[in-house]
Amino acid sequence: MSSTISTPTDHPIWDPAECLPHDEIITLQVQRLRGLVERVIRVPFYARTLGALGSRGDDIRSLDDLRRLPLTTKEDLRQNHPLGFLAVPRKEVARIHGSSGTTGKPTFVAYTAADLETWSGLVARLLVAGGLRPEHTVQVAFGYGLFTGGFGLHYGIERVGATIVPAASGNTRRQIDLIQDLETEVLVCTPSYALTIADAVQEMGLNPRALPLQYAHLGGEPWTEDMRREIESSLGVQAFNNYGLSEIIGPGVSGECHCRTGMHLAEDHFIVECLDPDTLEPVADGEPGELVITTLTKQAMPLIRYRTRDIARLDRSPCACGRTMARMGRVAGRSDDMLIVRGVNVFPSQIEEALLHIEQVAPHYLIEVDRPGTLDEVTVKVELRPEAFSDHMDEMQHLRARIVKEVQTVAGIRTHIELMEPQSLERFIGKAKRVIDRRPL
Ligand code: DLL
Repeated sequence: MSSTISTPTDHPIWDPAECLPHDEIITLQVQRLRGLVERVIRVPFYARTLGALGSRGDDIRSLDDLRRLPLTTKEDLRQNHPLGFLAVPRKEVARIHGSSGTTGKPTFVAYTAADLETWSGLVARLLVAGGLRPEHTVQVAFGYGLFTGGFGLHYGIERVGATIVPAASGNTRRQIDLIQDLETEVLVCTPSYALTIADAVQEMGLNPRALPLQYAHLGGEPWTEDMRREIESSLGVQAFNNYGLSEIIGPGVSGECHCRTGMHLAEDHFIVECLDPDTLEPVADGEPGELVITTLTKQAMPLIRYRTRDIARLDRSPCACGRTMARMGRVAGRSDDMLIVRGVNVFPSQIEEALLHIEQVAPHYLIEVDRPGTLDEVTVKVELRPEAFSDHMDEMQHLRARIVKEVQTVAGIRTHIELMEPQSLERFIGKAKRVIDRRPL
């Protein structure tokens, strides 16, 4: 690990930049922002939008100037499909990935060789922050392909110098065989795939404590603290959250350190604003808002003020790990995944939180939204743990009433709860799909 620095607590830090004093981060951000505005002039979209504002880059003096710059949306990327946002000649593109396309047609994202180097360094940061060491064996159970998860994590692990098992997602029993045969200590996948693997471990009658696994680095979709506890106990690991999105770079935007009190953002590479999604005014630190990200160092496809649609909180308080980079809290959900049920805003993650407060409930559920007449109806199919499922109708009625009440308390909506037999709901190998909204648009 050539570039790590040691801390007194024996929690190494991959890149000294992670501990830059705050004022130096700001100075670096302003300087890089100026360079960015100069570079993106080659992108017709920015030539137009920045031209209309009369901004050329040399007029950027402080971070306040960022607020004058245009926002970029997923729709802007779509309108410039496939590679209209390229800021370098096409021959300089080293790789192309695509967003998972959960909310429509995939959008392509391009990387130069320098971008790939930056990317692997950013992923190495979060992996080391979450316990990865060169002597570990790491199984990557993310899809390899256009999705940024597989290759993104792969090259970060390689950069740290650990042993990679590029298992890719799927074939869950084989994943477990690999973990046992190759003595995998670190699992890398989505939280829902970690659960699927945990389920299979149980089905195979294996003791999770006897598995070599120690850590799991999970990301790519929203999950809750209760889900973390579930994964940790069912796989015998310490689980770390990491966040990113293809448009910005992929995984590597932020990740948890050993304190696990939020994900440190790579602020030397990204400026992250937290805005009220309606007024687009900044929210106070600690308040939920939409993350809007500016890429400071990306070469092939830099973006200015990209609206992620992800709702999270920023925390700028000091962290015991020594990193100075601000942290983001868990993503509550995407503003476009937020359900509006009879006028109440609900994130699926709030329903998950309520469900997992109840010990009889397994971490598998499906939310169905309908509008049979004029009013919205929400049904939540909830799988029970094997020991909780019973033929005693009154017991089941009582449990159902408890779940209805808990969901109402946490998420603020009244739902119809359907109790499901163990193993009856779909399991996922990538990102989970837990909402079916059948309401007419
Ligand atoms: O999911 C990149 C990634 C891969 C991140 C692997 C971490 C690990 P996309 O497919 O473009 O990229 O999806 C990005 O997924 O805008 C969030 O809504 C969601 N997301 C990603 N990580 C988290 C997380 C990758 N840790 C979209 N918590 C983002 C909550 C997450 N949501």
